[in-house]
Amino acid sequence: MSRPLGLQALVWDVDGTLAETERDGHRVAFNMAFEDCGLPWRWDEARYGRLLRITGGRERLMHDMQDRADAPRVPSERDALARDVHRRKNRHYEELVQGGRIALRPGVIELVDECRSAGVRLAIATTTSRSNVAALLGVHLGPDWSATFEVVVCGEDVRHKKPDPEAFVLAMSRLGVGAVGAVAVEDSPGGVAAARGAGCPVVVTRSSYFMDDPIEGAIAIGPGLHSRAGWHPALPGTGVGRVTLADIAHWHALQDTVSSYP
Ligand code: XBP
Ligand code: MG
Repeated sequence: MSRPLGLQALVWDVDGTLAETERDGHRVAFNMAFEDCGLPWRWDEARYGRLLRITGGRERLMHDMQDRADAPRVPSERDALARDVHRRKNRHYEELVQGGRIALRPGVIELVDECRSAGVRLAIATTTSRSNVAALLGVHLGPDWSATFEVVVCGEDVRHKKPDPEAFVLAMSRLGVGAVGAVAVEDSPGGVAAARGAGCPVVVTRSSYFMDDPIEGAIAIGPGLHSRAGWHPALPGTGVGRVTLADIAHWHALQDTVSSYP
């Protein structure tokens, strides 16, 4: 298959986009880390959903500690505790992923494979730690996963996490592709703001925690790559089957019609 005109690269978010990692992955792993540290704190699904507005696991924990009377008062102690919990959380997360608890979202692998055969380049722009990305993609794509994604920008690589555009700016510059030649695939309002801030058109695959959030400025929003039905704007044809590279290229070609969808 030849490369669709104008579309040179796909830049993927990880959490919520490549996989539903948050509820059964990061949240569960945080609770295990709280337990390891003898802390009585537990994040239920609803509380974690609210906390997801803070990007970055350690930053999320620091934010949550502001409301806890039993969190350390001294800033350096609070910071050290957050680092310790977060390190432990990432180890638990890795184990959960390696135990097969987190699947890739349907339609992801098929689109990645299509990009590879069509010469559309692949990158990652995420605020997650590198160890989490390596664990997830190692399990699902094998030890050579980094041969598939030629650029991988993670939380450690940026000074400012999403919604700041830095991760996308860095990914685009490492790819050597102008932002308008790429499409970002995202699931959250913060991720969309980050990609748009870098000038990159965005396709949104709704994830469970951001199902109903208003999202502005995407070139397309829909339920996931598994289905051609239910997208705004609607795809031409029957709506049967999964979202293909030709569908992404179709939205990319229409990118001047950027809109907001409820
Ligand atoms: C992902 C995040 C991350 C993950 C946890 O946001 O905010 O913090 O929740 O990973 P996005 P870490 O999908 O917008 O990149 O604990 O490694 O931060
Ligand atoms: Mg995300």
